[in-house]
Amino acid sequence: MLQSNLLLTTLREAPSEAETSSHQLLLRAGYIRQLAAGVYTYLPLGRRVLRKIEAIVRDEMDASGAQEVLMPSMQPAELWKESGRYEVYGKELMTLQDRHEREFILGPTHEEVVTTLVRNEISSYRKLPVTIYQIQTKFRDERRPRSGLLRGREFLMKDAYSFDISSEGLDKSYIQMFNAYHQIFKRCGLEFRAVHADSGAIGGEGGSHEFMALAGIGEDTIAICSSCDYAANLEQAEALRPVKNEFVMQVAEIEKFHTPDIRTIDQLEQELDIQQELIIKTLVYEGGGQTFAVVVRGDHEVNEIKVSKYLGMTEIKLAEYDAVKSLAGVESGFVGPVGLPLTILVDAAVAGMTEGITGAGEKDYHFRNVVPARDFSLEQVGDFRNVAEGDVCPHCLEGVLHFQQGIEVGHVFKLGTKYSEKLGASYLDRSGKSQPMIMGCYGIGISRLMSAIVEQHHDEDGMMWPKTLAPYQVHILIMSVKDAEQVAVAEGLYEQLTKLGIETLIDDRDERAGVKFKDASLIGIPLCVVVGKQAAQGSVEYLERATAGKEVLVIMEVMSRIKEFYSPLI
Ligand code: 9G3
Repeated sequence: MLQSNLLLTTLREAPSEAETSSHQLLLRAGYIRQLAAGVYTYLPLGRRVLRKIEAIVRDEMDASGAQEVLMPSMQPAELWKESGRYEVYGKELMTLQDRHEREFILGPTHEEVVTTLVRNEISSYRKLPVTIYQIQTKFRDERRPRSGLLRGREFLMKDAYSFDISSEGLDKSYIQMFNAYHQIFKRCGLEFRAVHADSGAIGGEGGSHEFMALAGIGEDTIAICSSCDYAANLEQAEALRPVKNEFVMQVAEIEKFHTPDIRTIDQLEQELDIQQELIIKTLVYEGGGQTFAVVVRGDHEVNEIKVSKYLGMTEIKLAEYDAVKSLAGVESGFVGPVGLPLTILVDAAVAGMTEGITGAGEKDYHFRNVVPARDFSLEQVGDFRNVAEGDVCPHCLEGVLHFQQGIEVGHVFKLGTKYSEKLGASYLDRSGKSQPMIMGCYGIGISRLMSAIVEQHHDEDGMMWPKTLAPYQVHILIMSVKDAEQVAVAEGLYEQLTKLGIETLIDDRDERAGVKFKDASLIGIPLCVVVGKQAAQGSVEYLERATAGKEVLVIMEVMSRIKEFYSPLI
């Protein structure tokens, strides 16, 4: 391809709203252009990368036995009313009306559509199990689209759905998909972790795993064990119950002490020189029409997902200041569990304490020598906190947990019969009895994955595509297009490479060398061949973008180096 023909404009600067590196680089290198907030055009270079990612996904999906389909984006709103999800997602659902004023939803995902499809196509156990997938545009009206392709409102997703007749069958489908995901992300050159994840609102029985691309800008926090392969989303990571020291020496009676204007943990720690581990923090929440308190150690944080799952609520939130005052009789900074007229959920780490400091339920006063069970009820004890860095690994009990940020690029779920029951996808079993199909669903954010790969593969000069994904495999730079010798050598090389099936881009523009080098570093094609003055003596410069190694080689040598570099792929 001649770069003088390529629809490509590189920018020296990224627009100010682009904060993450991938967003800046994809814009500056002319891979994408924004049409509207969270809505992007893929220019030729961007489209070529996206197609390579799709090809890897298709290859592994097909290899896993899944069958590709293509479902519509336009979904009748009735389907979402039937499944009960129409209200759940509110404004995030993109809706439209057809000419007969019938309401449609632009698909954010396809559980309803695929379950209806399979309900009509399959009725006998003989036709199961089956897994189908698609690579298709999804629409989600994010409140705050940001970071380019990482959080868009129209994006490319591979979504797959498995249908089985037993939970053992689902486990098999799940593991098959799980392994395919490992292959896909490895072939994309991505550094990732599969983490135990909360099954969240989609709520299947058997939980789920998220595939996290490790990146500093990742919005998710994952807890990773220093010695075993345990990794979990912070929402899900399990906090170990502390060993309660049975030999509790007799603790003095509870004692109230004056703490004028000392409301926060930090103030207690600073002004009274009290360690956070000795403080018992009480927070008042509202959820499911009830008000309750959660009690955690001063150095821990409440994990609201764990609390709401324990209570069987979809969400909980901190009670407003006035509500706390009227219910607890004191402002939140002095609330404590002793004598609190509310149900209290006590985190296991607190239940394991021999004594602690708590709010006294009275303005400007705290209690010391507060003993769990003696001074407040331990009826409801559980894991209600976020794990903390340094916690012992709940899986191997040897390693310790440390945190990393991640970008969720894939998510696999065991759905069970949640949709098949609601939408009537059932089959006749061996004895002719109607049974609901057992489902799993499996997503990869294709366009988000492209950005995550840039986050992991770039330097200050630009992108550095893994050899499996680069828009072109070799970038030939002609230093002076007025020098017939250089042009001839470049074209000769181009012909030889093209004959070998190696995708090659020639920078044949009438531009200064500096501009060509800057653009080549920005675009990030893995190999670069510079045809300059030494062309007359039959030699050129060979550069690898990732290592910035530069060698002067004769044409023959360059050809063999390129073949060697791409050998397993061509
Ligand atoms: C919606 C909107 C946003 C959503 C959903 C529905 C996330 C929704 C979860 C999933 C689960 C799986 C199949 C592929 C893998 C992920 N955001 N989810 O269901 F209406 Cl607006 O999408 N779906």
